[in-house]
Amino acid sequence: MSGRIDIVSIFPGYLDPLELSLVGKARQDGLLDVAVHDLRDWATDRHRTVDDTPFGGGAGMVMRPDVWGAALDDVLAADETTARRTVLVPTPAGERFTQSMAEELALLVCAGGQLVIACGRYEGIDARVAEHYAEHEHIAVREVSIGDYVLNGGEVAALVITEAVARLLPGVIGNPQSLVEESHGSAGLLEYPVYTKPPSWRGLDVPEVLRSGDHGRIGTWRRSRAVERTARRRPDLLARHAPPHVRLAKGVDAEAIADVAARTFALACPPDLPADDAEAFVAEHLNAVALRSALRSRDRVLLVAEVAGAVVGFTMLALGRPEAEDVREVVSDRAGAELSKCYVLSEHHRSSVAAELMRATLSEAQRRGVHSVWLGVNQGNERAQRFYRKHGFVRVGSRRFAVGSRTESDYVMERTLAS
Ligand code: 6GU
Repeated sequence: MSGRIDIVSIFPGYLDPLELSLVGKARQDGLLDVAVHDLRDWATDRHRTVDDTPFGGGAGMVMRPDVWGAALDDVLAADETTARRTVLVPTPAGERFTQSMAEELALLVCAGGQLVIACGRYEGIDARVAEHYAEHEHIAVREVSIGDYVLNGGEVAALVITEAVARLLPGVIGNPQSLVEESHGSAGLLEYPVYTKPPSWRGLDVPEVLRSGDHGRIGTWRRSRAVERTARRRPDLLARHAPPHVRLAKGVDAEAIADVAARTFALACPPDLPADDAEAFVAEHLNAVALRSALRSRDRVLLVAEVAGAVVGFTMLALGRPEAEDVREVVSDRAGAELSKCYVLSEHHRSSVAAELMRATLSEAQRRGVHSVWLGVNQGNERAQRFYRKHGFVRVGSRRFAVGSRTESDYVMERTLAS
């Protein structure tokens, strides 16, 4: 059974776009019944007045409850066989309209229920209207806002809501799979970026992985781009996810780890280091092949941090005594492992990812009988030094560290683990 949407407004022409595109087609195909009504048809005076001055004073006009009552009584009665009804009142003072609300309303419409959208103008509708209809047993009243900004009336919101609901009705969208993967879908993430032909356009290439035909790699890449976007643009959405998950890395993580390294290494370098040198260092030492071999090695321990199923950070411990003379000179005799990598994507720096990763890494080192962990950190990287200090590392000296054409002078820090 197809349900219906009724929209009441003093500007019915504002809703003409509902005859176009996807919603228009759904109406033509009989998948959805939309009726637009002119509120002034229920006004009783010669001037078809719908508003009056506010009690208590203040700017603007308020819409009269008697006109709205007459209109809604008629519109709600128009189909008395309909059991469930929802009256939506768009207002910037409403609760936020979300995808999950659109899904709820689509279920209502799909089950033959009625959705009425009451578009206010001016300073809004007399508050008794919402109160009155909310008392009806079979009517739900919801005041909703489509975002944190102010519009002149509810009509644009009604267009937004109708489109968001209509596209969820069975048969309206050709490929229902596209509903699954989109932003604000079940994954709770923004959608990954998409590309089509030509493969090269104005010097910009489609990412190689998307042309590889390897659906495992493509899936991993898309998930991590979705998490990246969400972390950068809508960190509030990610915060609702389960906390970061830290675990020992596996062979299949090599590419994801290489990707994190490529995206973070430059940040750990001094600002004046040529970008080419940093890139070359990553390409040589932190590529997927090198990482796969580290993952197999008995004296390397790698941990990864995942957010929403995407790798967003990793650590690497190199077990054993330090090899370099300048490091041996400054660390304690008990130094049994180097924390040789500790990288977290910058968009997660303000979350608990790095702290969780460090905690898990030190506890893994301890589990393997390591008494003390040391690390080298670029002298200019104060953010990292602060982070290591917070996790119990203290400065014990310096060492030389080659990146490309340059030799960097790093601080050496060390932390003893409780035994
Ligand atoms: Cl639903 N109505 C109006 N008038 N302004 C809005 C809104 C609704 N949502 C955000 N701003």
